[in-house]
Amino acid sequence: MDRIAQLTTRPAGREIAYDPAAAPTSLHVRAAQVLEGNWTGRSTVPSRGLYPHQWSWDSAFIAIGLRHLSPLRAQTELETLLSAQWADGRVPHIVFNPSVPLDAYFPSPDFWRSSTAGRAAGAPRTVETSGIVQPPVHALAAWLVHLADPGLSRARGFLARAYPRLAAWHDYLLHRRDLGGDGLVSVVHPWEQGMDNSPCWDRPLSRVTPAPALSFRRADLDHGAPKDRPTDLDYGRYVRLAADYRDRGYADAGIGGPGRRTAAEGGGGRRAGDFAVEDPAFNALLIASEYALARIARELGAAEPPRLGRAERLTATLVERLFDPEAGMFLCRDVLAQELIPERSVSGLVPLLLPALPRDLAATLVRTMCGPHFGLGGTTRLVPSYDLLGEAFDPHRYWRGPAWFNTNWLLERGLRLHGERGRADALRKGMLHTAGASGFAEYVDPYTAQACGVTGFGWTAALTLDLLHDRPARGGNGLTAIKGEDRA
Ligand code: 9WN
Repeated sequence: MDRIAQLTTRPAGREIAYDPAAAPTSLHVRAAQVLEGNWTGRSTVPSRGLYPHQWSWDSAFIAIGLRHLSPLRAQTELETLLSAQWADGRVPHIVFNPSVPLDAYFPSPDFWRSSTAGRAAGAPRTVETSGIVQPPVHALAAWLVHLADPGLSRARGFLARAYPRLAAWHDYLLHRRDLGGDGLVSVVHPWEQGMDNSPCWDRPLSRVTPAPALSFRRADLDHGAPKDRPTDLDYGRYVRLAADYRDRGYADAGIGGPGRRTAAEGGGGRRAGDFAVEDPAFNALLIASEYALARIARELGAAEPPRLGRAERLTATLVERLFDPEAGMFLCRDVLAQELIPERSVSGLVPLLLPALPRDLAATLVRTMCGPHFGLGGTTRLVPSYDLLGEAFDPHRYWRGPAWFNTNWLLERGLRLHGERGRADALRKGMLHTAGASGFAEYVDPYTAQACGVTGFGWTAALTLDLLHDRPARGGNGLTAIKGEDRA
C-alpha cells in the first residue's frame, strides 16, 4: 500500500467515509500529499522551508483536517503539542524540532531559551519552545478529532489525557492574561494573535523601541519576498517585545499589578510589557473552545459542565467590550491606551462563529463581510485579512490584505452556524477552488486569488480536506455539533 493509500485508511483498517463522486479526488489526494510531506513523525510543519517546526494554532487546524485521513495522527499532532505545555498552563506558540539547524528559522531556540529563561514559569526541560502563545483552537480541535473516531479516541484515552491540559491552558489565559481586568484575554505580542503584521498593531507597536537591526538575522527573507513580508522596523519591534518578555522570565504581570509601569507613568519596577491588546478572534476562539471543553467534560462523565455558563458570559463580555456598532464589527482594544483601535481586520468578523452571538449582531457581521470593506460575494472571492478601504491595505503583504484559509474556514463555519447557507456554500466553493488552483498557498490576493507566500501550506491543505469531508449536503458543521446539544 503506498503512503497516500495508507493515509486515507483508518488505523483500524476501516476505510474513511469519503465520497469520491462528490469531491474531486485529485484535490483530496493532493491535499493529503501536502500533509504527508509536512509530517515529521510526531507532528506536522506548516511549511518545510519557511516554518520547519511545530506551530500551535497551525497544529490545531491541521489536526482538524488530518482527522479525516488518520484520526491517530490527528490525536498525535495535538498530543505532541500539549506535551510541551508549561507548568503554568501556557501552550507555547512553537515547539522546536531539535534536528532542524538553528539558522533555519528566527527566532530560534537560542533566542527564546525556554528551558532556562522560562524555568520559573514552568517551561519543560526536555524540549525547547518559544515563550509566547497563539490562539486557543486546541479544545475545539480535540473535540472534532474525537468525533472522527470516538472508538479509537476512547480506547487510547485521548480526551481523558488531553482534558486536564486543555483546562489548564484555558485557566492560564483567563487568569494570567486578563491584563485589562475585564474578563477578556490580552495578547502581549502580535505573533500571539497569529495575524502578525495586521495594521491593528501599528498604533500599539509604535510605542515599542525596535531592537537594533544588526542584533538579529531574519530567516524569513530567505523564503519570502521582502515586499510581502513585515518590514525590518516591525521585525525589530517584534524582537524587542519577545526579548523583554524573555528577560522578565516570561512572567505575566497584570495591569496595575505590583511595580507595573503604566504607559502614562513611563518607568520603574517590574513591567507587564509595552504591548497588551484584547483581540476579538483570539477571544472568540477561546469561547468556541470553552464550548468544546464542556462537550469533552460531558463525554468524560461530568454531570454539569461548568464551562457552558462561562462561554456565554464571555460572549456577552466580548460584545460589551469590543463590538463597535459604527464599524459594524468587533475591533481590537489597546489595553495600555485604554481605547478601541480604529482598524477593521478579519479578526473582528471571527466572533460570527459564536453560538450565543445575538441574532442582530450576527446579521450585522454578515452585512459587513459582504459590504465594501471586505467585499465577499462582490469584489472578493475569499474574505481579506484587512479592510479593502483601509489606508494600510496591501493585497500581498502579510496580514495587511491577503486572504488566509484558516480565517475563511472559521467564517464559513460561522455563516453556516447562523443559517447563511447560500453564502457559506459560495465561500466553501471559492476556498476549494482557490486552494487547489494555488497549490495550497499560504495566502492569496483577495481580488485575483494569486498565490502568495509559500505553497504546500499545512492548514490550507488540512482545511481543504475538512471542507471536502464536512459536506453541506450532510448538514455537517463541527461548530453546530457543539452548539446543538449544549444550548438545548
Ligand atoms: C510567527 C506558522 C505561523 C502562523 C502565523 C503566521 C506566521 C510566524 C512568522 O507563521 O507567523 O509565529 O514567522 O511570521 O503569521 O499565523 O501560525 O504558519
